[in-house]
This record gives sequence, C-alpha cells and structure tokens, in this order.
Amino acid sequence: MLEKILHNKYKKTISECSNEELYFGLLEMTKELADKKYRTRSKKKLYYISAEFLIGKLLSNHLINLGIFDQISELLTQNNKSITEIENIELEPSLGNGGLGRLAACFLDSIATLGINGDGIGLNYHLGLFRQILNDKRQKETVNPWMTDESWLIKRDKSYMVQFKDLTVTSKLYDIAVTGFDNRTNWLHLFDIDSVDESIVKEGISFEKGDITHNLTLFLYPDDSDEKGELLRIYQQYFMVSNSAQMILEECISKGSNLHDLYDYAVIQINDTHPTMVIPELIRLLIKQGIEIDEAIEIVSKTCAYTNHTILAEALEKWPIKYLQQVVPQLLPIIEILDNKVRRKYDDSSVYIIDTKNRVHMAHIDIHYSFSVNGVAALHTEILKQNELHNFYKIYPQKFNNKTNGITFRRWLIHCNPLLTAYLSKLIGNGFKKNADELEKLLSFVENRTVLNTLLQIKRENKKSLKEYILKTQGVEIDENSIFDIHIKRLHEYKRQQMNALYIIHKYLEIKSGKKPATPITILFGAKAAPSYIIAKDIIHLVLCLQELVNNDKDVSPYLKVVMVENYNVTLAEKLIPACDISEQISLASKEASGTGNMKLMLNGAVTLGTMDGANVEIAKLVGEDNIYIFGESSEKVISHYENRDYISKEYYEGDKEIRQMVDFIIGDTLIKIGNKKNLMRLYHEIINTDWFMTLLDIKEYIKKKEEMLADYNNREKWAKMMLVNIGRAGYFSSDRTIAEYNKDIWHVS
Ligand code: F55
Repeated sequence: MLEKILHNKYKKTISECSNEELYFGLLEMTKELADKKYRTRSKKKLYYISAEFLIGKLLSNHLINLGIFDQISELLTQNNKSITEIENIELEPSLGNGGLGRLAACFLDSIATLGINGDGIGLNYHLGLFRQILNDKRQKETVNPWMTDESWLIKRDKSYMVQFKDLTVTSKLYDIAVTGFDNRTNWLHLFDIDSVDESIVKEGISFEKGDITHNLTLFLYPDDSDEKGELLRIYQQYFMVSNSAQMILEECISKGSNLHDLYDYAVIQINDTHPTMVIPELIRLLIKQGIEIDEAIEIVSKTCAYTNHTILAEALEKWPIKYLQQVVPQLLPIIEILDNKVRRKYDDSSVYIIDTKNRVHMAHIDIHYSFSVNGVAALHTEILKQNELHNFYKIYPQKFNNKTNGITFRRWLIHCNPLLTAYLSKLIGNGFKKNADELEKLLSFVENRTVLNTLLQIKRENKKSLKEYILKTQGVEIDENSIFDIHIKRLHEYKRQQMNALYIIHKYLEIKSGKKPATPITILFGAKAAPSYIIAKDIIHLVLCLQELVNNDKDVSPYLKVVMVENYNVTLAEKLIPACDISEQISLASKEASGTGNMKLMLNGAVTLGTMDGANVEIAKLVGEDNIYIFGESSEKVISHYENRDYISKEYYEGDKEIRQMVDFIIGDTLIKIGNKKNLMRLYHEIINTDWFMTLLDIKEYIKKKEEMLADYNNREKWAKMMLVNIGRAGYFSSDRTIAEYNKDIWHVS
C-alpha cells in the first residue's frame, strides 16, 4: 500500500524517496487505514470535552495501534530508511500545557482501545502552547507552529454558529483519528474558525488580545495576567462548549433521542473547569427546544460528570460576572437560576455559585449540576472530600468518587522504550500489551541474575541514546555511566524544582570541599514556566546559572552535571523517560493531585524519590517501601501548617547553618557573577520570607534521602531488583484500567 501511495504521489519507490516524502506517504496511508477501522455507533456515547489534548507525534502511535509498526519499520529498513528519522519530520502538536492535557490524550487512546464509542472535543489552536527558548540563562517564549498543509487534521464539512455578545462566528470542524490498540477508531474533534490570523503575532508571542476574529483559536491559554487575556479565555471556552453542545444534541437527535432522554444517548466528561459552560449552554439549548427549565437542568445534570485536577485555590476558575456579561450574556440568566436554586436549598455561602465579589465559581456549577465528581488519585480524592470540597461532600457524598490516573503503555512503553519492550516480550510474552497486569509476571525473575543484568544493560543503552541526543541538540556532553536524576514537569513552586536546585548547591559545595561522590551524577530538568509566572522564571534562571557554574568547573564537572533541556514536550519526554534512574516526584505533600510522569518513569525502570503526595502514595503501596525513597512531611501535617499558618520559612533558614549556606549561595558572589542579581535576589527573598510551598521544611530530609539513594545505586544488584519491581508493579497505572473504571462507574457506555 505504501509503495502505491508513494508512486501516485511522487512517482518514486521507497528507496528513492526522501524522509519527508516517506513521512507524507505514511501519513496518507495511516489516515486511510485508521478511517477504515470499524466503529459501531452504540446508543450511548461518551464526549470527553477538554481545552487540552497533548497528543504528541502521531505516526508511530497509529502504526503501533494499527498493528503494522514492525512491518513498516522492517520494510523501511530493507530500503535503507529509518522510521526514527522519518518520525523527526513530524511536528508535535502542542495542544496542552502538561499533565491535564496529556491525560486527555492517554484517555482517548484507552477509550478506543477498550472499544468504547467516545470522542474528544477541543480547540484547534494554531500555535498551541509557546515554544520555549533558553537564551541568556532565561526562558524566552516564541511561537510554535505545528500545522502543515498535509497533516493529521481532516477538514470536515461541518460548522456551527456561535454567538457572542459583540460578534457571531461560524466554526469549522477538524478531526483527528484516534486509533485504538487492535480496536476501533474514534475521533478527536477540534473546532476552529477560518479568520484566525497567525500574522498578528508580533515579537515573541505578543498579539492584540481584543482582536477576537483573528485570535480566537490562535494560542492555548494565552497569558491571562490582564483583563483582555481573561476575556479571551472566556471567548475560547464558550466557543468550545457551544460547538460541543450543538454537535452533541445533533448527534443524539439523529440517533433517536427526544432530548428528554439525552442522558441515555450522551455522557459528557468535563475535564477540569475549562468546559464548565457546557452546563448552562446545554440548559439554554434545551429550553430553546421547548423543555421547561427545571427539567432541562435535571437532564443536563444527569448527562454531565466533572473531573477535578487540582486543590490549588488559585487554579480554580472564578469568572467575574462582568466578564461573562461582556462575552456571553445569554448564559447569565441561567447561571443566576442555578445559583438561586442552590441558595434556596443550602444555607452555606461556601457552596454558592456566585460569591460576594460577584464572581462565578465554575467548579461549584460542576459539582451541583453533574452526577459525578472525581479526583485523580486516592489521596487527592480524600483531600477533596475532607478538606477542599468538604461542604459539597456533605451535601452529595454519593457523587464523589476516585479515578486514579493512568498512562497509555502504547506510547509510554512500547513506543518510547523498544529495547525494554522487546525484552519483556521475550521474558513474559506479549500479553502485557493488551493486559497490563501481566507485567507482574516479571516479578518471578527478581532473583534471576541474567534478567537483572539485562535490565541494567537496557537502561545503559537508553542512557547512551539520550546522551547522544543531548550532545546533538543542547551541545552538552553527559556521561552515560553517571546516575541520571530526572526532574520533568511544568515549572511550579509546588512541584519544588527549587528544592532540587538547592540540592545542586549542596552537592557543588560538597565536591568543592573535596568530598567526591562514588558515582557521578547528572541532574536533568525539563520544564516550561507560564509566561507571567515571575518566580517560576527566576527558578529557571537559577537552574541555568547552576548549569553554567557546575558544568564549567573542572573540579566539579567530572562528578556533577546539570542540564535543563530546552522546550520540554512529549517528544522529549519519550527520550528522557527510558533513560532515567532517579524519578524526582518531590511536590509538597497534598499539592500534586496525582502526577502521571511518576507512572511513566516507574514503568521504564526508574526508582522514585518522592513525597507522600498524589499517586506517589499508590506507587509506594504497590512497590513496597524497599523499592521507593520517600521523604518529607505528610499531607496532614502540611494541611495543618496552612490552617494554623505556623510555617515560617525564616525560622528554618535562621535555625540551620546548612540551610543558610545553600540559600545564601543563591545571592553569593559566585552566582551573582554568572546570573542576574535582580532575579536571584527576588528568588532568595521569596524563599526566606514566603516559601509558600515549604521548600525549607523538607530540604534536609530530601538531601538525606537522595544521598541514601545515590549510595544504593552502587549496589547494582539491589538497584536492578528495584527497577524490576517498579516495572512489574506498574500495570495498575495503565490508562486502560482507569478508563475501564470510568466506564463502569460513570459512563456506562456499552
Ligand atoms: C491548565 C490550565 C489551567 Cl487554567 C489550570 C491548570 C492547567 C493544567 O495544566 N493542570 C494540570 O496539568 N493539572 C495536572 O493534572 C494531572 C492529570 O490529572 C495531574 O496528574 C497533576 O497532578 C495535575 O497537576
């Protein structure tokens, strides 16, 4: 088939084609094959609405799921071509920020793999999330165009009218096929408008925020630090949900729904609060169809389910009524009715939808008017029930449920780690690809020297590949025999990259004083900071200053290297994860809802260094305390520190000489010479005067635990056993398990 397509397209054979021609040939072939897969229309269908789908490159993923990856890669090899090089041609769609967006992508894969009739609905951001450039030891943002003339997007002949107060737009639908592993094809529907204009972007990523006709789907979550930015987000969100609601009603009616029975035809999963307006919008449309308001509210509440991804108060969306009035006045009467119903029923202002500052709490709409509210890891759901959403839990105990996150093993094992996959297949057969629990079969080899050695060898090979990649792309040479300590996730103070930076200072000073580590250490970071998040950018600056200091110091660099990779994204994650020894999961306990990088790293044989937070708690339980390194204050203690306001970072700073030495180093002569005094000073003051995420509370224990871990690394047999147990116990974190639970408990799609 490929030969035929290439002949038609280019009049060339495989071996005559360039990598680019091969990529476009494979693209065409894959799209055709994906489209041909069966997709029965069950009566009830799932709609997963999300502002983000961080899908990553798609070629290999489709080839794997269609069951032809090996065959194609063999065919290419015979013609002196390499699938890896062809993959390099593909651009990564950057349609997500981080965990939440990547989770949505893993879920789509599992939904199709389990044969569930379910589509994703989102927006076709032309430039997606910004591309990060590390220049002059700072993050600079620039555009990240990812669409090419020929691409995975299929333009459909479908559009809807979406009405804002000041303008009406006509949407255009683009679809991307979502192939299941040896199963059906679903769709990711991405809405767009024709008038969006990439040329309005001026230097960096700045653009006129008020120019909605030209910017509506230009960027993912543009900077929301000013009023115009917030308004643009409301425009985007309403555009997303209005299209969704119209499409869902249309599909349900075409299947025979009379709308009174909508919930028998559709279930809508609301991914975080970004799609919340779908609730009042659906109610509005049902009323327009002649349904009474009370019944409309009931129908919609029985159709929608909500997932919470955070307890950080600042991340919970609250839209000023004034803004909603300016953009979507048609929703306000409905939101007011929803709020009034709550006020009449409950004498507790903390559960009202509209607060005293005239802001609309989006999560409150979701909780009152959905039939299911779920957290994303056991601890997170408990904290929601007992703390953050306790007053809602008292009203609706039956709505609350946990769905511990998961990851698709197709991308995060089979594709990103072919060496490990091949070895696992040899040892335990191919069953784990369909049934992740079969990874447990690996556990019977825990005393088998050959197996343990092979796992170490595979890790070393993967580290070598990463070393070459980093040399080529970053110009930094790292040693594959060193310990790869990897910290990859969005940059946020609660994730505590600053704590790892303090560790680097500790280690630097220790080596300088003559104490050399038995095995050299390479600390790798990958992280983007939100463009307006000042302290996060200062932390990046600190890490890059340390990188320059450490890597250029002749006494230190043979034992310690620091690398922050530029523009961390899915593609880079796929290269970093298989090469990791130490997985940094060091968020302040109670703050990381789940984490999913922790699962990907474990699955690839990394050992976790982490706090009892998010899904780390479940990892610890599964692997047992001998196979994970846990440190830090518990979530209960942390929560009580917040309640009592009794954490004072300065006391830790003043009370401990070692802490003082590390923190002072940030503004000492050595670093000030390398970096910018203003940035370093600001970070220093933040740590000693505020430290909202309690870095200094856990720093000493963190250092101690990491040292323990580094020492254990030298016992290669012990380490290999830990690797094996981590891989063997990772089956639980397959998103196939998560999705099976969603379907059994919430969606009920046959
Ligand atoms: C994006 C936009 C806004 Cl306005 C707020 C938050 C985000 C975002 O990216 N959140 C996010 O990624 N949350 C993460 O979700 C993951 C999937 O559930 C969790 O694993 C992770 O703990 C959580 O931080």
